[in-house]
Amino acid sequence: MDNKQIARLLSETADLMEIAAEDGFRIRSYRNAAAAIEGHPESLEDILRDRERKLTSIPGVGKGIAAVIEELALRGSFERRDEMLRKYPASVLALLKIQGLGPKSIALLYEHHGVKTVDDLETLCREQKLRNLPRMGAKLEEKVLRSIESYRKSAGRFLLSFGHEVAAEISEGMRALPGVERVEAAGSLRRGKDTIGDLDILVTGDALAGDGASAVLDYVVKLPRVEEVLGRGVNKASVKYGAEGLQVDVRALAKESFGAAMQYFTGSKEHNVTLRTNALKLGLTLNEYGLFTLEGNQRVAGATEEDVYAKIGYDWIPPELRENSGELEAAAAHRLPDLIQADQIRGDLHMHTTESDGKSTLREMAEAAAALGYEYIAITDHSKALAMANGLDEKRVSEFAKHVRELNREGLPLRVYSGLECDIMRDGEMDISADALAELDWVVGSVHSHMNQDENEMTDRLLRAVESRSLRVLGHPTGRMLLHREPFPMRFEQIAAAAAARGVLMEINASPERLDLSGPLIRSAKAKGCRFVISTDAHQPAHLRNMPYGVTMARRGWLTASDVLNTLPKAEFESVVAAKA
Ligand code: DGT
Ligand code: CA
Ligand code: CA
Ligand code: ZN
Repeated sequence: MDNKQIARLLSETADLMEIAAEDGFRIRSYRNAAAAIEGHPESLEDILRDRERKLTSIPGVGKGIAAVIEELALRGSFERRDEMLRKYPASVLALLKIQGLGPKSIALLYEHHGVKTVDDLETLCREQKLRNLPRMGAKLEEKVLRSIESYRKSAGRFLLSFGHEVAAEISEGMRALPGVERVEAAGSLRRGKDTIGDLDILVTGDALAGDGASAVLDYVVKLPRVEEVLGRGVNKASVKYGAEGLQVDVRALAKESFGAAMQYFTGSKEHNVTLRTNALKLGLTLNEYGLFTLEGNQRVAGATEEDVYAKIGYDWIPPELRENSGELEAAAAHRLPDLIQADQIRGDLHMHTTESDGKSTLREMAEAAAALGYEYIAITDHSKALAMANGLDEKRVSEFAKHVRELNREGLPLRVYSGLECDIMRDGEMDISADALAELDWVVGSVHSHMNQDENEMTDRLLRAVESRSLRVLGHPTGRMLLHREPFPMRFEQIAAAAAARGVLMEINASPERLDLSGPLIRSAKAKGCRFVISTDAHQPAHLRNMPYGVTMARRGWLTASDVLNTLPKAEFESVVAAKA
């Protein structure tokens, strides 16, 4: 069992305990342990096997949790989890993904109305029976039905980060096989879509033409985490991989076709359709094996993507842009933007520490950021409205600002800005007084409460916040949680225009569960004149490495380095901070 699986079982058990209304302290200890284990760099099973070492040496893992992990390693479950599963079927966990229903309502629905699954819940709503229950109503019924619809849409999709993990896990061993030269992910993963439906992997090498592919495909279908072989042909295998059941399609190809196959299987489908239509106009036909003349079937290109695009009259197009939304026209006119790259990022401007709900201290975060090569960071812990996260009040804000000034004087591995992720209250007011905010270097304003406001309320709320002049950045602007919570209803373009006018930056939150903003919204905000920062919202050092996911969104939004403020060198960034709004 790997760390991820252990973490998942712990947090599922915490979910069930929450439905069972168990003691909050114990629930939190499971959640904290899950987060610590997920971010732990070393395999817990390795530590277990080593008699010299103890699991309790991992921060966040006490004796109780250590015993749980030992039991998990032995028999794949643990007593507490079994006990919870005797109370509730595992299918109720899916109900937590439906917006509008908390753990208490789920317990009530299960115990008194036999609601075990999302289907049961839908039936209850359609029969208009939910509205008759205490503290529920017709409005909630509607909301739950809408939420079920978006749950179904996202069911069977996976986070981009998860796709990358599986791709890395599978590719590593394949690359070591004899005769294999290249193993590359294509499809939505390569385009950097925020969620993926399945994983498309292409492999090539001298030995793979003809039946040379069979050793590679044998390797794939026999991987230890393959749950089911869905299909197996001469040069293609499809499997369901891991407990999560992600479908992985692997295709083996001859080198002369590799570029054409990468182009074809990267998609998007709409991009490919337009490209192929335009090839036809030149008397060329394009498929996954190559680009050929219609007359005489002569191969014109195929080994590289560059060549395929060039022979149809286009510059090579970065995969993130291949959505048939203007990229082909730009490539034909040699006007593709010089997209931002991950190594151009010089600082991270949204992160949490033990001051609020982060796992590590300021110094630990600063050292981890310096190790990534950053020149500056902002520490942005939560404000007091998030009491659960031990958010800062005015007094602590002002002490914190002072403390950070001192630390910078004493010496830190990089420039640290004192910041805050300040709650935007339901009416658009900031949670912290303007005077206290003015002591800080860097204020991110975010919505964390009253997320069920309607479009008008949410738009007014965000406009008011943007116009308050108290914040530098609008944090995770749409509030979406991928596969879990839809963006807030709001008139985004209006808010983007106001942000541009006031010089408030739009955050691109790189946390893989958020990826907020998405590519299309970034593009529309840029069209309104916005500038951006890309930040990880890290709650522990390992999260700082999520930055490339945010950069991927920025690329999908057609951004160049000059659109993104945290590409600025230290001195220039310093003068931006000094020039207060
Ligand atoms: P996903 O898996 O839903 O996240 O999205 P994709 O884009 O990875 O879609 P997938 O896995 O069905 O197919 C991979 C690529 O293969 C797709 O982006 C374009 C190409 N492709 C698949 N089917 C067709 C097709 O019928 N026509 C064309 N032109 N291309 C296709
Ligand atoms: Ca795919
Ligand atoms: Ca596929
Ligand atoms: Zn936040």
